[in-house]
Amino acid sequence: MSRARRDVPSSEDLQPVAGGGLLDRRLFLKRGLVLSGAGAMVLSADARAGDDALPWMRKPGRGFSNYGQPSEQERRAIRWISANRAVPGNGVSWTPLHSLEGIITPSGLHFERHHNGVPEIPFERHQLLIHGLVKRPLTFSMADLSRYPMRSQMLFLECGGNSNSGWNKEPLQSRAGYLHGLVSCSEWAGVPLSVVLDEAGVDAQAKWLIAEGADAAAIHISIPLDKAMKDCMLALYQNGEHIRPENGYPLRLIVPGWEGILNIKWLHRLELAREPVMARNETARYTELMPDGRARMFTFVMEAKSVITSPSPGETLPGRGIYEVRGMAWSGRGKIRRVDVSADGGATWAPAQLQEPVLPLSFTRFRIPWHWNGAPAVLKSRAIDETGYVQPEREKLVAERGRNGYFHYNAIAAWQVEDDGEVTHVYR
Ligand SMILES: Nc1nc2c(c(=O)[nH]1)N[C@H]1C(S)=C(S)[C@@H](COP(=O)(O)O)O[C@H]1N2
Ligand SMILES: [Mo]
Repeated sequence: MSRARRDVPSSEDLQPVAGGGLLDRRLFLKRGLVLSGAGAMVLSADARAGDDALPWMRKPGRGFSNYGQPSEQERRAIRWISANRAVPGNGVSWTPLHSLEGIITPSGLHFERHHNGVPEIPFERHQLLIHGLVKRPLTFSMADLSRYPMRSQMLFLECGGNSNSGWNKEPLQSRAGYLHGLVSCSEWAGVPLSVVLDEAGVDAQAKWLIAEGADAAAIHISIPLDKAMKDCMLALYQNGEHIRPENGYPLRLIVPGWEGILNIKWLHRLELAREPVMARNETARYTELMPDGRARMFTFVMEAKSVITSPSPGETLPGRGIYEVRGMAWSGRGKIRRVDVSADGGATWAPAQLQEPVLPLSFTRFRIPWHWNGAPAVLKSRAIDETGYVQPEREKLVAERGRNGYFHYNAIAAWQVEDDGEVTHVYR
């Protein structure tokens, strides 16, 4: 005789593994666990019989479409735009991390950072020039490039200025994605950069690669040649389709794990050089004044970070009970090894479940069950990567970097859950 298992969490299941009611990360992996407390209603068979009266089951639905769109009802999951009115096309739009699940960012919700708008570039007219310290300067049409062997890789892309409101004296009240969403994760596909650089024949004196975009800002930037040869990509595709115009159509450079600015969009020129070009975005910007009065520059790597996306600011929990705390973590140095979660403001921690696949230089989803007893709580997450690097508390980051910080803010974020269920952003 088969019988559906209906295990309500036992008192043993609800045994906290850390303060504030964090539960064993494997709790939800138990089969047949019933969480009616989480809001589900158990109906009798009779109560379901009225289903055939549902209006959308009584006539054929809408027809086919050439390109699908999200449900009309999900129009709230949007990029939030902050445009700089003084400079046309300059600004950012954030990925709504708090509205998303899994590790892939839908292409239409990939964050944007443009210095001078999105150029409209005809695929047939776009060319990539490779010149400077090379044996054979080369130009490629996009059709030429498309014939080279390709590969694809899941990679996060993060602006060096992401999360920078964290440097503010007071915590900014906004949604998680609008605080931390200048980061997205896509499957990028294209041609390994080393393949075309080898074809051009790099001169032994070359140490830097200068990349330039074909937008009105003609953004250009210097990349150490070692990195260019190691794992960079000339990307033509994003999440299976040609790159979206706002993310660099028809060609962008992908520099895995390093600052967003290096990932030149609308890429049309690569120059091999002895020295960096000392462009505005590696001198006046993306450099930081340190407490000892010196400025650091060429801080390429995006260090480990994590964000709890649910529960997160702007939400109100409907009541005490069991919740899954969810979020993502990523590191520019490789794989995420562990994510710890705290429900008591960092006094005690418990390891979250890392969802497979755990890929290097990609988003990693983490989850942990939490029994909220209705008392005020402070949720935090702390990422640890495969090099052993530990995401710092805000106090530590500010002490190390001083008060002039603007870029590379990766401190632990704290979300306070009030006794009425409201979630706010706090510094703790
Ligand atoms: N040509 C060009 N490339 C560019 C930029 C730009 O304005 N023009 N912005 C850079 C910055 S600062 C970042 S963070 C990333 C943003 O990429 P996305 O808009 O696809 O998210 O692109 C980089 N590449
Ligand atoms: Mo950026």
